[in-house]
Amino acid sequence: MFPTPLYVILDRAAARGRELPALLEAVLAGGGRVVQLREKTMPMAELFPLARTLRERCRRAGALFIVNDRADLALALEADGLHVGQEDLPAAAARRILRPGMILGVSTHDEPQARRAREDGADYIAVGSIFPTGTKAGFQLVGLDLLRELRPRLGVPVVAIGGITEANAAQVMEAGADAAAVISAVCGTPDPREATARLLEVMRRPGRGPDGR
Ligand code: 3NM
Repeated sequence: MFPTPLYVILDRAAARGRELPALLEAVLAGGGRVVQLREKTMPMAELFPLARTLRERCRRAGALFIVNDRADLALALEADGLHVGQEDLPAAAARRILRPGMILGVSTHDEPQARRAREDGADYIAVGSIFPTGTKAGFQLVGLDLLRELRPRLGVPVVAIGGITEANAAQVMEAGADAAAVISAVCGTPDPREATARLLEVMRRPGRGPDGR
């Protein structure tokens, strides 16, 4: 499902004042091909044209473009997918309104939530927080063990999230993740292109295919 094992979340709050289109250029130049737009506060009148620019750029680059939380925006942009959390539009409701073929991802923090997300039609399940993170207030630490247990039991792609860096991304892949989602390890670094490239390098170790598996 994922063209690269690195899933980069573009989040203005973590971007050190950089504009998201410039950040996206850096991610694409570094080889990232899975992008999520996570913007919780911008008024829609401002967000829509920005998101459209990002969506079109991803399309030209052959990158997946996934919208966090806003099903209306995902539909209006013909995004590749929508990602919802436990406090967003319920996954089953999202599944019903998405167009056929659109990807639905759901954030989960334990096995019951993950099973429920799968039943509700999730195409992938995000599991976190794998490590402590400064990006999400009130994160729930689940560790690598949940990842190891869930992947074989669930049978749907699992995206690890929370505190993932160049130093631990290989461990996350070894624990069975299909992809690792990062915010600060790309958006919060001085050189997001280099950070993207290095993360991909550690995830695509010898013996793994181009998708990191
Ligand atoms: N969701 P960073 S952790 C957005 O546990 C998000 O579901 C999480 O940011 C979860 O890569 C998280 O900077 C923050 O740690 C991820």
